[in-house]
Amino acid sequence: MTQVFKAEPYDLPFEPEHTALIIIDMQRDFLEPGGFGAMLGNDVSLLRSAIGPCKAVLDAARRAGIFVLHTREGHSTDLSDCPPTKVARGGLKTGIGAQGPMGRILVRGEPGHDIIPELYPIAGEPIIDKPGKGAFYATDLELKLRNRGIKTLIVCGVTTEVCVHTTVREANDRGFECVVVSDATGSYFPEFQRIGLEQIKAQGGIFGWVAPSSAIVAALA
Ligand code: C5J
Repeated sequence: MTQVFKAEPYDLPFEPEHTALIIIDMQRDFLEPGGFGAMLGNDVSLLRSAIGPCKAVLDAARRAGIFVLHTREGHSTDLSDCPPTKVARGGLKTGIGAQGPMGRILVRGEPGHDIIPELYPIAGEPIIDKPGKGAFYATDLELKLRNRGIKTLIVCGVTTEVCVHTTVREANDRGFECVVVSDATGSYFPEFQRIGLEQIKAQGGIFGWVAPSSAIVAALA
């Protein structure tokens, strides 16, 4: 049955059976001290306000039987799937692959690479391990969504202007309709958070829709 997300720039109709929640990169490496985000000089506490709203949407999606997927940005232990340019970027002393307080930075299997405990996946919720910023690049995400007949994506996670934006742009070009959950996304830069959300919904929803977690939870109830 068709339902509606109260969203901007206008309401978005959706069918729960053709809708998925995708939670982008809510990893310790981005949200906790000592990870990749902190090594880049960011104040990780700025992202933590997204955890509560993200959990509210996750709980609502689970109750409604919506397909849930999680993503993690990171690389294999030998970094063979990481462009050397990505390792070199920023000239960091403790960059990708280096030992940090939560293990090797952005390396699969390390504590820092994993999803924060508050939002930990449960059985039946695929985890997409992605080497890039976009969740479609070099992953089987599109296959998994098409096999389930998914048309609409509820998008939460971090960071708004990097992995959330890249994923939404990739999804939009593939014909998926994305609603980005404003308070369940986060950026290390408040102005990027505001502008990143504006960019999604500008020009009649050039990349998609934006709605607060309260509107998503209400629509899924
Ligand atoms: C970044 C991400 N910011 N998940 N990754 O490097 O947005």
